[in-house]
This record gives sequence, C-alpha cells and structure tokens, in this order.
Amino acid sequence: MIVSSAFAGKRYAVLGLARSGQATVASLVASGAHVMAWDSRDEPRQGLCEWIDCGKVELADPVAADLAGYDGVIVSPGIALNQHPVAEAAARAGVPVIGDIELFALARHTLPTHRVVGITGTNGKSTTTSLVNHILEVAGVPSQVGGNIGVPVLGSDPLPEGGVYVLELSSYQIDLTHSLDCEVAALLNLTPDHLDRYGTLEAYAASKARLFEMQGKERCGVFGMTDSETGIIARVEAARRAPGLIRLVDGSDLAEMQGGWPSLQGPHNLQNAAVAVAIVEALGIKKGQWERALRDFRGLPHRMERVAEANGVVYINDSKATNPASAAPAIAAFPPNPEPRLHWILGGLPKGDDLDECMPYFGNVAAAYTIGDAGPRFAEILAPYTRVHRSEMMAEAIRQAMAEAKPGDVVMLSPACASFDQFRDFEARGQTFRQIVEALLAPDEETGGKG
Ligand code: UMA
Ligand code: ADP
Repeated sequence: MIVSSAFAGKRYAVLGLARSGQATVASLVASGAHVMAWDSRDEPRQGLCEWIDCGKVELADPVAADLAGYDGVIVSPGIALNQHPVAEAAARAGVPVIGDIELFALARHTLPTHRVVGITGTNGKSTTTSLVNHILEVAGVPSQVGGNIGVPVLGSDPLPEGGVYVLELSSYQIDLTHSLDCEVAALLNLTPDHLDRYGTLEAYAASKARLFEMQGKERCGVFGMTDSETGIIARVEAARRAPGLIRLVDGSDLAEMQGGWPSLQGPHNLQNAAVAVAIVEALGIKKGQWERALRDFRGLPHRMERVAEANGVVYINDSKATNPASAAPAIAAFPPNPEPRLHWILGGLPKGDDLDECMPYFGNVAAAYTIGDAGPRFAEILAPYTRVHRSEMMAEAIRQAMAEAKPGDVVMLSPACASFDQFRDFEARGQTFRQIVEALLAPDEETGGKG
C-alpha cells in the first residue's frame, strides 16, 4: 500500500468502507494519521475492530461528529454527494470533502519520481486503462493501474523511480479531486450517463472537464473525436496550452492495423486503441513497442467476453455495457448473415428512457429478451422491430435465448443498464450470466442441458 509522510499527524474522517474506503483507512493508519471512519452498513465497520481496539481508528459518523480540526473528509465515490448530508456537515466545519484520488495527489511529492496518466470518458475507460498499462509493461516501464478499474489507488505499493500510475477516473472520483496534475490526461468520449447524479449532460461534462483544468498548461491532453461535448472540452484546453499538447484522435491512421488485434475489434476499440497509443507516445513510447503490445493484448472480463460456444451458438458476456451508448457497438458487431442472428439480453436499472444509440442496429437483432426494471419499457421500444420475450429474470432470458438460437447465432448479454436492481454490480451480473450459461450447457439428463 502507499504509506506517505504527507499524512503523518493529520486527522481524516473516512466515510464509506468498501474497497476504496478500506484501502484509504489502511494507508492513513500506516502513515500515522488519526482516522475517524464510518459506513452505514455494520459489516464493514466490524472489519475495523483491530484498529479500533488499539485506538488507531475511531468509529463515528462524520455527519454527526465534531469535525473541527480535521484535515479532510474522505468520501467514497459511490456516495451521492448531491444527496448525502456529509457535504453540508463538512462545509459547516470548514473541512474539505475529498476522495482517495486526492489523497494520492497530496502524497505524490513523497513518492519516488513518477508520472500519472488519468483516463476518463463515458465508455472505454477500463479497456484503455488496461491497454496503456499493458503497453507500458511490454515496453519495460514499471506501471500500475488504479482507480475506477477496481483497484483502489492507495492499496498498491508505490512504483519505483520512473514508474507510471495509470488511473481510470470516473466523474464521481474527479468531483472529489482537486490537485491531481496528470502528466497525460485523456477523455475518450462523453454521452449521457449518471444523470441521476448530475441532472444535465452539461453538468456531467463539467465534471469530466475538471480533470483537464487540474493539469498544468505544459501537460498533454488526449481527446477522442466521436462526440461534440468532448470536442468542446478539447477546444477550451487547446486555447490555454502550447501547440502540440492537445492530441485529437479519431483512429483513422490505425484502422488498417486493427485486423491484427484480436481483442480490440469494433469501432469502439479502434477509439480505445488510438487514445492509448496517443497516451503512450506522449510518455515517449515508440511505435515498435506499442505495435507488438496491441497484437497480444487480452481483453477484460465482462466486455464482449466470449464465455461459451455450443451447438454452433456463441455466448457473449458484455455486462459492462451499462448504458445504451456502450451497448450500441456490441450490437453493431453482429450484422445479419444473411438473417439477423443476435439474441440480445438487455435491461436492468435504466439510465434513461430510450435506446436511441442502439436503434441503428436493431436490424441485427433476431430476438430480444428483456430483464429487470427497464424490461417493460425496452420491450415496448423493441416490439416494432423484432421478436421480444419479456423474460424479467436472467435465467429465464438465457433459457429462452438458448431454445431459440440456431447454429451461427450469437446470444449476448449487453444490458444497456446499470445492474443494481437485480445484482450487486456489473461483475456479479456477468458472473451470473456465465454460470447460468455453463450450467444450462452442461450435459445433464435430468435438467435437459444442451451440451
Ligand atoms: N455508504 C455509506 N453511506 C451512504 C451510502 C453508502 O456509508 O449513504 C457506504 C456503502 O455502504 C459502501 C460505501 O459507502 O460501503 C460506498 O462504496 P463505493 O460504492 O464507492 O464502493 P467501492 O468499493 O469503494 O468502489 C469505488 C468505486 N465505486 C463507485 O464509484 C460506485 C469503484 O467503481 C472503484 O472501482 C473502486 O472505488 C476503487 O477505486 C465501480 C463503479 O461502479 C467500478 N464505478 C462507476 C462506473 O464505472 O459507472 C462510477
Ligand atoms: P468503462 O470502463 O468506461 O465502463 P469499458 O472499457 O469497461 O468502459 O467498456 C465497457 C463497455 O462499453 C464495453 O463492453 C463496450 O460494449 C463499450 N465500449 C468500450 N469502449 C467504448 C468506446 N470507446 N465507445 C463506446 N462504447 C465502448
């Protein structure tokens, strides 16, 4: 974990004790800070018993506690600041509300000399983050992923001199960060998402823009070129930096090479690869080094992940497609051959009321299987275009799709929704998909498996 003299003798309150909160408490305690910690759930509070017993952590809710003299309230990204009373309590005491990424930023001057890459965007962040990390590894540069990709930034050991921290940053994390001056920052794309937190697309875009506003004007910014919101931020940043420091990337110069990248197929992955290449080139990596790394990159789980093939039918887990814009490229990837061949399982906790981004590809869909809260609305939208099964539950959807799919067809979970109505998170949803597919395909006379 990161242990830093920057935190020694300081007082911090930590609200939220899941992955990022736990790593934060551990790092602060090891660094010699006084820590107040709280989670609304009992289980994570119990996990701190040892530190509480030896007086290193005090269990108290920062909303009710006296925050006078504290150096910061560290809030987990999943806590909705627009609704939670902690922001007001901290403001009353004059204490800044920050996140674990800001703590990392505050500790940077105590770490061996390093560089930081910050990657944000609505879709493609994890793929691009792990691709940049992979290219750096292949090039022999010490590197470490962190942030929204599921690896709390304070939980990993510091990199040696010359290392690169590759941080995937959600807008929630950027909102809680004030002084992260990334050597290279990238915005892949910006389409409507998280509007329950931000209200408007403009407010969501303003959150993403702050990643670049925090950079010094001699730093590099990389921008995808698929939407106008990203273009607006790129123009603002170009106006305050020297020429050459803003890279606008559309991937056209790499399109010919894409055939040689088995795990980076589809137009969305061309964007991800092009942004990754622009980032590593800004870090000094040469073409000979990134070319090889793109060829042997293995994709991430839950992103168009092929989980099974049986009876000529391929099963694909794209659980990470949590909004219509991220499901669209997955649907686009399976054009009719010659008949529509995609059995699309979709639904969950909706991010909006439509499937507009996916609509151009409805012709690829042989049948749709709707699940979760969004099921009824999505069924209504899709009914004029394709056969719709109102499956409601994942197991039922898979069973029905398996029964209908013919050799050459594809059964894909690409929900276009968040998972929280029926699952803990997108990973649990993807694992459930995989397990049910495997169970139904397993040879079993009693259950009539199809394997
Ligand atoms: N809690 C309270 N009081 C409340 C509300 C919540 O105490 O009123 C507690 C909860 O009980 C929980 C904690 O606060 O224990 C919230 O934790 P969290 O949801 O922030 O979960 P972490 O495990 O710390 O995960 C966070 C990121 N989660 C979110 O942004 C929702 C993870 O991103 C990230 O990988 C991790 O830190 C490590 O940096 C996940 C995510 O879903 C993947 N991100 C969103 C997305 O990609 O769309 C933004
Ligand atoms: P994020 O971390 O931003 O959620 P991921 O790399 O995990 O993004 O990809 C999530 C899903 O989004 C993928 O399964 C794919 O369907 C879609 N996707 C990936 N990259 C892009 C992109 N550049 N543009 C649009 N959709 C994308």
